[in-house]
Order: sequence, then structure tokens, then C-alpha cells
Amino acid sequence: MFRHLRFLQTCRHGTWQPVTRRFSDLIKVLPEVRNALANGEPVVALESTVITHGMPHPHNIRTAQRVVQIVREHRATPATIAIINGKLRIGLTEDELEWLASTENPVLKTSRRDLSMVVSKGWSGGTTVAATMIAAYKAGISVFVTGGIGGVHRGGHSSLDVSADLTELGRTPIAVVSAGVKSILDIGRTLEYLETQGVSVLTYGHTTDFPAFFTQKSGFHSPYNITTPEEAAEVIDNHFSLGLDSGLLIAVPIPEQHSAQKVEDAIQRAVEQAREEGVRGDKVTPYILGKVDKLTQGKSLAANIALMENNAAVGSQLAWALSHRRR
Ligand code: PSU
Ligand code: MN
Repeated sequence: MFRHLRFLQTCRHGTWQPVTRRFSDLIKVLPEVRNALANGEPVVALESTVITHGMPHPHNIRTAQRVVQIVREHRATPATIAIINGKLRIGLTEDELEWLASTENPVLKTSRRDLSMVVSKGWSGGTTVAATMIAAYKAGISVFVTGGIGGVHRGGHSSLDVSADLTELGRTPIAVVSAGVKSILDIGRTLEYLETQGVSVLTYGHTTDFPAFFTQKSGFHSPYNITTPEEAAEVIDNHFSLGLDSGLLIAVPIPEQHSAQKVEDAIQRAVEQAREEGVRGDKVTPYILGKVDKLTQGKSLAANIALMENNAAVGSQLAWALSHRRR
């Protein structure tokens, strides 16, 4: 019956799934990243939906390049993850990054549910936090830096609009560094959902207040806080040693001088407009992000860029501390 099936691949629960192509046929790791991983050097994974759907051109490419540069300045190897012509790519060249960020190319927002279709059709995709976690974990990367993760949308308890990022954090063991979640989302319910999923949530700094992306404090508590890269690395290392299949969320507050208190009104209006216009599904997050940028005349975008850069620095230090422990 399985005449055409060549390989068997273990799936999550240890049973065998017959497949015709190996995972290694579908993935391409940049040599620089492959070497760093083989030598136990620090590697930082970066997502690409923020490039393809999260920021307008040319801010998207500038920020992506700057983040890569910051990771390098902190002596870690950056690995931007995306799908190019059906291949899952771990690490991109400068040209590929520019191609991805260019508005002329049809690039799909790709989360867990989209991966098999995008790969099968040879399409290209910007990977969400969820899809980037999957790819990074399979490539052997432990630390992944982003700006903000998806969460439970406002009204999500009735619409069921809950980002697949949250369930992914519950099932894939990798440390995700983010500036918390945007208040375009329901932060309280997002934290409840993360608890249900068994995700270890740690605020980075001398507070347990969970950050709200544009601002340092959301008024909701992280269960824990850690204050140094070494302390974070110890927790991450033990999390993996315990064999927990879940992920960790390291929530890094935006630096005080860049925080943007006034975006709240714009967020309210953007959420209302999305509802009035009947925006649904995976269109909601990009729609609101774009609207908030316009309404705040770029203030929210400037804050977004600043926190991405800060997260890249913290994430690189963390990747360093982690690789140092393993030596
Ligand atoms: N939040 C941001 N910027 C972004 C995203 C979220 O501030 O670019 C992107 C991330 O890639 C995240 C995705 O994984 O949106 C979540 O989309 P959704 O809510 O449809 O799951
Ligand atoms: Mn959604």
C-alpha cells in the first residue's frame, strides 16, 4: 500500500507517520548559521511576518537590516526565517531580505496552518511567531527575537480570534523574546491563555509587570521576573532539561525614552474600525497595525522599531549566556 512512500518520520507522540519527503528536503540553512550551530555559538532566530505584513516599506527593510546588525554587534549569528519559493529558509542573505521586504512580491502571511500549503505550491511567505518557532526549533535554535507576539484579540472570548502564537508557545520548546503584547489585544486574557498552555512567562527587569509593547507596564502581572541574561539562561536551560515541550516568553519592556503612552486612543479607534469594516481572520492584526501607524503619524512605528532593536540586543545577550553555559 505504501509503495510510493519512502520515509518514516516520527511525529510528536512517538508514532510513525509515512512520508515521501524528509524534513531536510524542505529546509535550507544558510552556511553561516549551520556553522554557528555546529560550533555551539549563539544564534538568534528572527521572524519575517513583521517584515512582510507588520511594517510599511521602507521601514520594514531598514528595521530588519538594523536588527540583523545589532545581533552581529552582540557577537551572535542572526537567522531570519521565511519561506522563499516553497523552501523553508533558516537565515537569509542581504539580497533575499530585500526581496522579501519589497512590496512588489506576493508574499503570504504564514502561520502553522499555512506552512504545508505554501511549501507545496512553491509560494513565498513571511513566517509568524508560530511558524518561526517551529522552523527555529527544528533547526536547533534556542532563542528567537520578535517585537510583539499575537494574542487573544479584544472580544476574542466570543469571536475565538486567538493567535496561533499562543498555542505554539504551549507546544514548542524555544525561548521567545518580545516586548509583551500590544494593547490592540486583550492582555489579561492573553496571559490567562498562556498560563493554560503552560508557557513560562518571565518579565525581564526589576518588575513583574507584564509589558504592553508600546509602554513598559500593562498593569497585569507576569508570574516571574529575571534580571540578567545569566539568570534567564539558567531558567531556559533547566526548562529544556526538564523535557518540557512548552516554550518560554521573555517579556522585555520597551526602553523608557521610547515608550509611547498616547497610542491607546489610536488603538481604540483602529479596533472599532476593523470591526465596522468586518475585517476578519489573519487580516485583523496587519490591518490594526497599519491603522495605528497612520493615526499616530508614525509615533507607534518609531516605538516599534526602538523596541525591536532593544529586544535584539537582549536576545543576543541571552543566546550568549545560554551557549556559555553549555560549553
Ligand atoms: N504584533 C506586532 N507586529 C507584528 C505581529 C504581531 O506588533 O508584525 C505579527 C507577528 O508575526 C505575529 C502575528 O506572529 O502578527 C500574529 O498574527 P495573528 O494575530 O493573526 O496570529
Ligand atoms: Mn487571528
